[in-house]
Amino acid sequence: MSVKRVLAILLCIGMLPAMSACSFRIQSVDSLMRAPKLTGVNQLTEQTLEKSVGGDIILKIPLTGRYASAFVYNDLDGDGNEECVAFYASKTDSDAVHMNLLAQDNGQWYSVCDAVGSGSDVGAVAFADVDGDGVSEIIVTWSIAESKESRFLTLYGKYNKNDGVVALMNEKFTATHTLDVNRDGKDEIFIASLETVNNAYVAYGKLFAYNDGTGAIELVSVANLDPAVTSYLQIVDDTDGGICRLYIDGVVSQTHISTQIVEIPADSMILRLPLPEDREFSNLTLRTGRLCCADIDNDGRIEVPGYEELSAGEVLDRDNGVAEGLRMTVWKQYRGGMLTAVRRYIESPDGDYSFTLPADVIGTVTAVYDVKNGRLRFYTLSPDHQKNHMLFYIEKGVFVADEEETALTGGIIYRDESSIYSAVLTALGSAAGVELDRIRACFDKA
Ligand SMILES: [Ca+2]
Ligand SMILES: [Ca+2]
Ligand SMILES: [Ca+2]
Repeated sequence: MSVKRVLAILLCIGMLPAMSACSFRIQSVDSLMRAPKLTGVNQLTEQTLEKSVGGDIILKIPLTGRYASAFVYNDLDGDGNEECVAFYASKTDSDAVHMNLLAQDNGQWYSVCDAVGSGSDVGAVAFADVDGDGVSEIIVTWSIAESKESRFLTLYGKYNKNDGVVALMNEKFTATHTLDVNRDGKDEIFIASLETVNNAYVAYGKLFAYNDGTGAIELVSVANLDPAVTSYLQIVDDTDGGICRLYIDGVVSQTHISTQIVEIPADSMILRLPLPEDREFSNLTLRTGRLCCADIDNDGRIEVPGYEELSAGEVLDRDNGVAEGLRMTVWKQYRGGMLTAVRRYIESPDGDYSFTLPADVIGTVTAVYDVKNGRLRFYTLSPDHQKNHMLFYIEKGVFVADEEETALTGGIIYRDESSIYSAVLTALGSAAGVELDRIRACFDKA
């Protein structure tokens, strides 16, 4: 994965508080949105909804997820025609969101059924095929105002055009992730749940799967998760050697997050924590900021981010004083019971670019970022971890050989419409075999 993608993720994460603010805004415009009539299919489904439940309603738009509309369409029986899941609340009882299921018969929309949701807002809508019949069931998460902890997830399935859907599952949850653990065409539902039991904070991971024999969704496995986590940021998964792994990024404090890894063997579907359940494990992935797990190198395996100090690495302020240490961002892959670094890079403090440190130079070089000149300078590192001789530096702008500095060679390492970066090698750098091509390969514009 490129640094651009990493930064995109960072930006997304940074946007989370803004999205919460957005959700507030969405709620307040719910009623406003009803003034101008919607066009096309939405107009037909909205008219049908009003005919069925009355006009005194507020449409409810899912707060997160991919469907940002009160009307969500999907073919629920595989007949080629889309059904519509509509969300609304009555103006006189706005604490309960309703889900109304609309279907079409010869192009005419009609309301099939109405269900009261478990909340005052719709968190998100998703579709998954949990029974493996080739058509999707509906997963709706509900939000309850004032409560981050107690949210519910409802799975609706067994759709038919006369009776509508049946609630197959209604569970308290904090975060959820859907995946087909055993690749049998039936999606399993994982839930992470933070709960207070007898005044003690507990965290569970629960896996639910469809049972062909009973025709029901059943809890197949439970595991204790880290109770130090107070909320979840995201859950992602990968598969390797018949084992699914979930990477659960959670907030530990205002400044720190951590990742819990949960393994699910495809044959047993029993949740297990591969690393000790004690604080030692959490500390392995504990980090400042909000950078979440991702497949950084596009190899299909998820990497866990973190930071490491760079020996003698410094950020110099405009007066050449040491403002702070320069750290490396490190991405580690979980292999054979251990987290192994697969990529380390330095991010320029202005956020413009990153520079990958190849494994063979770790421990032998260090870097200093000079804010005044916008230069990232690389030095050899002495055996006692002191900054030694300069090898090269990177700066914004075009390299022009200076008559006074004939010992320096350099060239452009990156150029686009709006920016240009060059690298300048010292005589020692050149003699040590530093090459512009290698610098280019390590440079990633944000
Ligand atoms: Ca299905
Ligand atoms: Ca499955
Ligand atoms: Ca990867």
